Amino acid sequence: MDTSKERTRISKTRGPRYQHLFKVIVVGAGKVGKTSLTIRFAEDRFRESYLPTLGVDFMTKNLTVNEANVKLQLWDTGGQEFVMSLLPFYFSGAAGGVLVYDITNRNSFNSLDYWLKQIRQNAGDVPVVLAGNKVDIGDQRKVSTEEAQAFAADKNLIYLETSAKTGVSVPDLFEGIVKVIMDRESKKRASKTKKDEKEEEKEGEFSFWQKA
Ligand SMILES: Nc1nc2c(ncn2[C@@H]2O[C@H](COP(=O)(O)OP(=O)(O)O)[C@@H](O)[C@H]2O)c(=O)[nH]1
Ligand SMILES: [Mg+2]
Repeated sequence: MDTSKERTRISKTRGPRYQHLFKVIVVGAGKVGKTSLTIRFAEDRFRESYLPTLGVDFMTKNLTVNEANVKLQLWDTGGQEFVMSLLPFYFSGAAGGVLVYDITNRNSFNSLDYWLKQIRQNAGDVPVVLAGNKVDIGDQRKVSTEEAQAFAADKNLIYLETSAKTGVSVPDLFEGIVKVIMDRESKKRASKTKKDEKEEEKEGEFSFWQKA
């Protein structure tokens, strides 16, 4: 009985339908719209009433970026004390982060340094996209686009202004972070191959001299 063929067939039908699985954390002060942005992107809906996130919520969304199928796992954290003590666990292994503040709330902008530090400490030097959320109520704006852009440039982050309510720039936000993650991964892969080639060359040289 030839089971190898059968096994190939099964693995083909049951295997993952995506080439990349990325964990992305959604981070920022309370009430800035972390949960709303995640729900808008994953399920394309919006909820007006506020329900604080208890612990952490997971949402997954399949998308196609640069012709690759990507499964995006979004970790949306709440801000309670018991959650804060678990941040190292929630953030570890993240491939990237979506950092959110509310353009109508200056305190949420002032706390970005704190949240960025949390990301760097617990997830490392991963790509981060900054979202200035709630642009649909721009008449109540407390942080100018220029100020936010300057902050983002200084920290080497991409900056976008979004609305979970209207949906504006929400796909760009999540697709943007996936693109940056994929770019960085392919660059890493390229430099690794170069390094391997160099080492092989070196080994070649060494054996040549040994022989001589
Ligand atoms: N006008 C407006 N309200 C928003 C937007 N995003 C979230 N909200 C509201 O802001 C409140 C807090 O949102 P939520 O997603 O729970 O914030 P989180 O604590 O950061 O997860 C809720 O009442 C939302 O309906 C937005 O883009 N525009
Ligand atoms: Mg929430």
